[in-house]
Amino acid sequence: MVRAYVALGANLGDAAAALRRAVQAINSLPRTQVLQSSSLYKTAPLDTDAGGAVAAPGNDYLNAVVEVDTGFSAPDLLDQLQHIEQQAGRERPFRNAPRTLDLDLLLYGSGRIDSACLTVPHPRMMHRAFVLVPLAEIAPDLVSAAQLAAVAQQRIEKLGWPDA
Ligand code: PH2
Ligand code: MG
Ligand code: MG
Repeated sequence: MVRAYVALGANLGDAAAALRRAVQAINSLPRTQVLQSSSLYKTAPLDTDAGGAVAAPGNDYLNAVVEVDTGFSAPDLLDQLQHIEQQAGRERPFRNAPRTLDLDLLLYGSGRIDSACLTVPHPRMMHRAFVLVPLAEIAPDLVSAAQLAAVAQQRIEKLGWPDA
């Protein structure tokens, strides 16, 4: 089994319900358990593609991070995550389009992967408060104070998970 971290995000439709269902779907995958889930966070939509972070159009996101133990290889886990995105009605009309559900594989053990369809650690995670803050909540040893300080100007608000 490998310890992996998955970022969840949504800013279309009932985002809290989509994230809750996604956590349940990940936990229901074969040979996979969700060990920890961060709080839910409301975050400013950002474009971090160019390395920094600039405001992006669209509604605020809800974001969270989960820690899992999985028997899947990293590419197979990615396939499973993409299947869960599709089940949630994910469409990709353009890059960074608003989405019903986005599941990004952040870390896969201590693995480094650089293939055509998967890069781990996630190449943009260190620029994103919406990833680093929830990750630090459940895995404080994986995020340094300096990394958090570097994204401290990005708007992020901790929320509880709403009642189901
Ligand atoms: N995801 C993106 C681009 N911008 N902004 C926020 N706040 N949260 C996200 O999950 C997010 C984003 C690309 O996947
Ligand atoms: Mg993403
Ligand atoms: Mg994605």
